Amino acid sequence: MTGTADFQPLDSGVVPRFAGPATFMRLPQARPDEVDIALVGIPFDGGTTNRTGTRHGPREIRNQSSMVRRVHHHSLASPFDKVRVGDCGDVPVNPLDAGVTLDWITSFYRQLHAGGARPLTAGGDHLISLPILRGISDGSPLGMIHFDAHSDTFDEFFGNRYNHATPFRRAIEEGLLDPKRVVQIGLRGAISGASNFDYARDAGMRLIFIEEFMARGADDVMDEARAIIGTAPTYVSFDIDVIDPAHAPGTGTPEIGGISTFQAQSLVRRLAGLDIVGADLVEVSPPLDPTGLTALTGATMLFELLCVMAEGMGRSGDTADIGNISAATTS
Ligand SMILES: [Mn+2]
Repeated sequence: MTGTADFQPLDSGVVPRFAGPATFMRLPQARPDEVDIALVGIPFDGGTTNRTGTRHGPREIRNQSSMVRRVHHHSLASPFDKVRVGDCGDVPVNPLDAGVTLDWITSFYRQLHAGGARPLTAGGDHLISLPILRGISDGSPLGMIHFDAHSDTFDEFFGNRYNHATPFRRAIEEGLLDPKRVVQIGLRGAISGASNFDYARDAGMRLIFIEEFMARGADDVMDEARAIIGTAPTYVSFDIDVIDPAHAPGTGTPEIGGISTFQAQSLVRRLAGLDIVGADLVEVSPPLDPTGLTALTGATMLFELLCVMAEGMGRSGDTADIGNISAATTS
């Protein structure tokens, strides 16, 4: 059994950040059965209803993630010392066939889950969350904390039931999510009808619109979200469009009046201690992101998600002997 020392980012004092292979966070490439948390890309945007481009997300997030360093500046903990993390590559996709691709994604995650790894995925559009949830399901519905400008609980679009506006309605129908343990945070934007949120509300989901979030703040909102989620297994889905397009413009369906990047970090940090069985970061669209800022934001939020997933997954007696890290004294 290999330890965490074998799964560290490249040392930037040896290989500069602009050199070497563009893996997630400059980690080694790995098979899912070699790691505790598997970083996976899904370069697929066949569920996009308007402006495409998120198929290019994983590659550009890998590029921008070269700026991710080893230790979280606030907690002083390093996820790479707690768990084995590697870049497990991209899921095979067929850009011309969404149905086949959903099945391939499900198969990939079923195998990953059977091997014991927890997935942390970079999309891709938000439809990918559905086959991920299918793949990691043990038969009991999961809870979910969902950061997004949109509820993604439409029934259909253009007569199609599988697109990035519908994944969580399908997930509830399929018994993959327990709607009473789903919290959506950051909702906003004009809607096509006053009844758009009826399904989510009637199903028992907790919808926190941007006005409520701004009035209450991250800590208060997350106190409530944590109480709803409890200690049972939970998935986390982070759509980059929850962040204001002033900070993350490179996404297909931007909505002004969103949260700042600091508020996004504050929210995700308050996930620590939950039983997070998987997470994703979706909807980064590099063709709409000429400065790379959105991909950098996505890469940094992936690191924040990794930190809270690793929290509580520590491998006792198997800490990496690298650096002078004071993580043990911090929470
Ligand atoms: Mn979404």
